[in-house]
Amino acid sequence: MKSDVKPTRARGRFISFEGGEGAGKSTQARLLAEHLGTLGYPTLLTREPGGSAFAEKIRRFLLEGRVKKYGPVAEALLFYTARLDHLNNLILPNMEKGVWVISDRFLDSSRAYQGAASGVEEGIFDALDRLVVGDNQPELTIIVDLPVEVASARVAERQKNENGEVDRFESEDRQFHERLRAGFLEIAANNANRCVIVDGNQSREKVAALIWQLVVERFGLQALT
Ligand code: T5A
Repeated sequence: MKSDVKPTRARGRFISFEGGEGAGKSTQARLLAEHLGTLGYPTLLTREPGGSAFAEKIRRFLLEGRVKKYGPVAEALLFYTARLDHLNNLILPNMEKGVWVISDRFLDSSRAYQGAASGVEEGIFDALDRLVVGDNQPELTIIVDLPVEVASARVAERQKNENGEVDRFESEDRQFHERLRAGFLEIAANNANRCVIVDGNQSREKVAALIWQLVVERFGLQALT
């Protein structure tokens, strides 16, 4: 990718990536963080669940499926417990130091996975968002959208190549993943100022170029002359 912009300000920014399993968000979050880093922006790439030490412990618990038997409300509460630690101990301190924080998943994943796909009612997320996230929502959320069958094929291919294990949510059925995708599209429609949908069904390079354009426009990065 061409380095065609230069840093214009010292304040840290907060960008999140969202989408279903295998949509390509981790790939794109990494590419964006690398691009910003090459241009001299101090950048932190982090993830949810996880990021901070305590949240990483909770991540293991959740992704091993050890909380599933207690139901989606219990899972939602643990995701938000991890989020509180992540926000207070990693995201906010870094933003205060002027670091751009790129998070691979954040609050919208709870509304999509535990809400739209698993049936926890919306009001619970409204309350948890007020309590845990407050005004600290990302300034830009990129939702990478991909048809479920394409995403499943990518995940299967990766598992074959890397001999990877299937985690708690990858093992859910097709209907779950369709509800999830619809959930993310609804979140985007309800939060049009913050969320942008990007078509993930194209090459990594094309998706990355689209996202870069969005970031340049959203944050007014100045083109080099
Ligand atoms: N969760 C999380 C909740 O239920 N509630 C919550 O509140 C939160 C925060 C996290 C799990 O936790 C759930 C959601 C998740 O199930 P995770 O291991 O972090 O688990 O898993 P994911 O975030 O889903 O990450 P994945 O790696 O499965 O999906 P990605 O990040 O969308 O996909 P990515 O980039 O790794 O790409 C998948 C494969 O496709 C290839 C990649 O190389 C990779 O092999 N690929 C492409 N192939 C072709 N064309 C492209 N454009 C490609 N882009 C990537």
